[in-house]
Amino acid sequence: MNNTTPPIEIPYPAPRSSRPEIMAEEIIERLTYRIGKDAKVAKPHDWLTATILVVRDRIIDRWMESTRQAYRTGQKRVYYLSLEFLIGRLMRDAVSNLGLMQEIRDALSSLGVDVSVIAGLEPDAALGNGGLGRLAACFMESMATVDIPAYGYGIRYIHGLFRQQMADGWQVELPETWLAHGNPWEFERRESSYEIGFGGSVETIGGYEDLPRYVWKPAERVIAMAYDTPIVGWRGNRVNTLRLWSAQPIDPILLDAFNAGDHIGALRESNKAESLTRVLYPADANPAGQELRLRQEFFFSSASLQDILRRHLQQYPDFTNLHEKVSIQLNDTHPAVSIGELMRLLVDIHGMDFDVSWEIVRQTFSYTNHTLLPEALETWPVPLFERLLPRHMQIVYAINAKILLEARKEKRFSDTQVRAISLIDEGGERRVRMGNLAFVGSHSINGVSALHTDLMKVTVFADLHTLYPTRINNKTNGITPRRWLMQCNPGLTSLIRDAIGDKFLDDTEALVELDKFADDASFQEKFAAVKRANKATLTNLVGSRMGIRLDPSALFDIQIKRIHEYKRQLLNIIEAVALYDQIRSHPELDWVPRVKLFAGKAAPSYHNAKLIIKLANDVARVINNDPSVRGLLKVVFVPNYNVSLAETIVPAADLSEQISTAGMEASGTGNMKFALNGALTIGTLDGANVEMREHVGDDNIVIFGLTADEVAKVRSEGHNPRAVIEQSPELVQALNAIASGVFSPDDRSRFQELIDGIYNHDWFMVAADFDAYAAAQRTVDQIWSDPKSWYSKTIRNTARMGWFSSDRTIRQYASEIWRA
Ligand code: T68
Repeated sequence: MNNTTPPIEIPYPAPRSSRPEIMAEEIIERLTYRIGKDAKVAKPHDWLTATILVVRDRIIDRWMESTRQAYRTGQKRVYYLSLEFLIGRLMRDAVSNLGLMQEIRDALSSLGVDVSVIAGLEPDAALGNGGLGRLAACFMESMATVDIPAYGYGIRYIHGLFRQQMADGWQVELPETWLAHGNPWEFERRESSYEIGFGGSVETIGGYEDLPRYVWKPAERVIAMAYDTPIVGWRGNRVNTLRLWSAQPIDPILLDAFNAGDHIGALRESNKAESLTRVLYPADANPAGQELRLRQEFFFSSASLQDILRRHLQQYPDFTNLHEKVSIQLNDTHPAVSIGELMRLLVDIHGMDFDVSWEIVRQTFSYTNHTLLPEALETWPVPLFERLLPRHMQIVYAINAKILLEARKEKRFSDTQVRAISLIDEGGERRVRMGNLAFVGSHSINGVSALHTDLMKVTVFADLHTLYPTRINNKTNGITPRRWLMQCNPGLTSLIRDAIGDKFLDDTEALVELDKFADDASFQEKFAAVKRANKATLTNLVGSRMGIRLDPSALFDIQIKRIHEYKRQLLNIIEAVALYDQIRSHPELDWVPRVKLFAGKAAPSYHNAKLIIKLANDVARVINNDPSVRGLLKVVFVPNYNVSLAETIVPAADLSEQISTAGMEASGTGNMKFALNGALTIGTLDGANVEMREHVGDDNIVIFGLTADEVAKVRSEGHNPRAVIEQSPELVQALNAIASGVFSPDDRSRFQELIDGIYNHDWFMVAADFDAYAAAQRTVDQIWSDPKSWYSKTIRNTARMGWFSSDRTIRQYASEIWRA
């Protein structure tokens, strides 16, 4: 360029108007010129797309400004690597965070369109299984809110978590097709594409005078292409990017094969590439274990790291300051292969020294653990890992040699301890331990609740914790109060604003001001009215979807989450059966009318979880159709649980079931959503329930059952469930009824194995905790029977749950882990 000509100043576009009449014009403009539809014939979906396009324009200026600001200030960037983002719908979230709710409503209504109708058409982005994926989504929103320059990296699955249908009470899985109508939120970024290799061999170059260099020659290659979705923080202050990778073939069609008449074979590459990002693995605890899963993990890890390094080199000359400018948070071990990949990129591609690189890598990565269940810890067979990622296998061995030497020499570790910290499990078939890799490659390893973190130190990571005693730390989970209070519960939000003003909208802990209204009769009445309206909404949904009539004045007792034996839906169902028997045997008593509502998906290969769903449905059919119950007890299993359904159910709950076997639920986040929305919790001292009790106060939560220590003790000393059961006539009766086919007359032995499990080992302490649980439920009945006491407690729950905002969690990550 001739340096005498001044650079052309291209002006930024003027910010878009937020006046309803302007937005209405723009909606018509998008409908016409982008979608190609006349307003007269436009379908509701067309209106939705046009509206999203108009909202999106209001995001883009802020999005670009956020990106520019990160460059300008040279701030550290945070990268959240997660194989799952369980986002749900985006429109209400974006509009509400931009503060445009009323304006959009008015704009649409001037066009004869009801915003709530079209908002309900938006598909859920269900790119996750459960808590781990939803946490990633809450974190994305909070990172934008607290103004951290952050990117989420994940996979753009064509099919998210399966759609659950019921066939005669059994779960049936159907493909989910969230992209069927296109996705107006995303931007395809063809220029952000990277090659990802698999398989092949490693060549060694040199090595006589110089150190040898290693060159990986992959046998297969695919392209990772980026799709960006803007994530708007509260009040639109900052907009961050969720970058999801999609796999593309290098050669979309093999023309030689095609011309030779092999029309199917010609698409082989293309199909193979696209199968990589076609579907989310639906297992939420036991690792999937298949080759495709490892390919997904490496694919998105490598693409993300190449992208991170490219961005770094746009600003800095080399990678010596990488750890000062970049923090990478690993959401569980699913992206742990990133540690090997960053080593490969620094050492093999950028020619850096191995030991120098290792220090930078360790200072860059941090790892969040979400489970203690030993069977849930990810490991890969060495032969598979080696075949797919030969260079990474070498790197893992090199890291392992370093670590084991350190342990033996400096810490005088015993052979048993060395075996425990090794990156390779040598017992039986040799396997790569991703948890250990994530641990040694990170400067911070965090648990997700205080109890979980304490247990991590003495269980799965006991020996690694001895070796590196400063690395494990706690970051108790949180939830975004925007989606989980302001958006899902506008009635409660406006009641709170009237009572204490708007401060809590920006600082959730200001909710504590509500405490002084807990015993105020008129406030209690309004609080109850909001709850009642939310219950009416849920009642309508259950009525229209399932044809079941609920009574909104009954106590709504709710357990919604993945179906898992450790989460103990079975305990809840058995208690329902016991209660059913009690109601029939004692019709003279004053029973509290209850609705027991369940929802949740089971991993398709999880036999017992699927049986538990069938049991809930079988029990529901019998109880709901028994006139002698007189409507005092209803049981419902609502199909196809997802984020949007949760947004309707959570505000309508009176009682929140958080009843996992103590020591087994890492944190839970549903527990927080319910309490924030004014439900009473019945729960064990597990996960974040422990800290919730500290915050809401002992009187405002119903705790029962064995503690984590007691569970460990009972298990190690030998549990005799049969003896325990025989002490409890109610339990005997309920178990017999289920086992003998009272609820399954078409197949009387259907639930035999489920019940046998309780008699024979009772690993999840269902029998051990039954009496305590049933007693706790009667305590709940008593509190419910005194509305003053009930609302005094539930208002205090809302008032004192502010600490569980994911803004607080993210601030702790930022100051204690990322130093961002
Ligand atoms: C959950 N874990 C924890 N895992 O169970 C829950 N796993 O206690 C915690 O609150 C939440 O994480 C957030 O920290 C999961 O949800 C998975 O979904 C999962 C998915 C694939 C493989 C293994």
